Amino acid sequence: MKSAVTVSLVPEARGGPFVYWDDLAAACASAKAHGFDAIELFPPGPDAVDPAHLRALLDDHGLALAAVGTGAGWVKHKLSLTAEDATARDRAVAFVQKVLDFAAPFGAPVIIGSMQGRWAEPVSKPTALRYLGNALFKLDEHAADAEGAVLYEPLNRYETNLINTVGEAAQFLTAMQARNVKVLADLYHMNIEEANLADALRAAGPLVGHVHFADSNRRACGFGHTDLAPIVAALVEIGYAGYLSAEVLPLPDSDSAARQTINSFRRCVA
Ligand code: LER
Ligand code: MN
Repeated sequence: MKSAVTVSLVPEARGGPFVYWDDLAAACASAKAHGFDAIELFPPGPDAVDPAHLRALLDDHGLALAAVGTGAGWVKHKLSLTAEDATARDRAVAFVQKVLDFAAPFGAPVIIGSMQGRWAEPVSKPTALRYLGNALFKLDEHAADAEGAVLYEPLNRYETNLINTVGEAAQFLTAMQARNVKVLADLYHMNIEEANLADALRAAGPLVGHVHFADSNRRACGFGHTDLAPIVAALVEIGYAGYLSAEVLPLPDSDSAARQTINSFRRCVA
């Protein structure tokens, strides 16, 4: 397993669960200093970061790009893959496809989190799930063409009413026979929704594509009450070799959250 830490460049997401904010170069320098393997990036859009600049920063610091978030599509542009209007859904898919084109050359998957939206009348839950499936199908195809990958993230009940657990997400992706879409297991959302986090990860097995490494209170692992040992044991058991990526609040400050994260990572991933 590899370590990663989040960097947000989205002013509208201020207050959100990201370790580093605004300054990509400073974030890379700090991530490197703490010994992380990678950064996970939340850009304002597909054209916000110059790929050559990012490549140079990553190379200079010996970092990889773990994943790229698409939440700006929602927080900046109110784009949703399950919008009532077909044209709006198409715009949302196109936005994610462009982020995927940005991320793929770095070997980084794109994350579908808040862009999945939520169902509300007049769109019924089954209809919204059909829209979500259609969107993920298109993104799966696009990922095949662009040699990229997609992560679908079930969110807790306060953030979506579509799919809340890792098991439901795995079932959904299996039913649509997705080839390039895997589940993002966010330990914070899981702490709210799962009966047992380790069991949920074991059941999803090879469909687990990425992990958001967060404690029960969405602070750095070790600053809450989640018991990491059985979770990491389950990940080892399923042969998970991806990232534990800290999508956590920068509390008490970015540097402390990064230090606590890497210490927890080293302690539990022997
Ligand atoms: C949102 O709560 C979240 O966990 C993000 O990873 C989704 O974009
Ligand atoms: Mn997350």
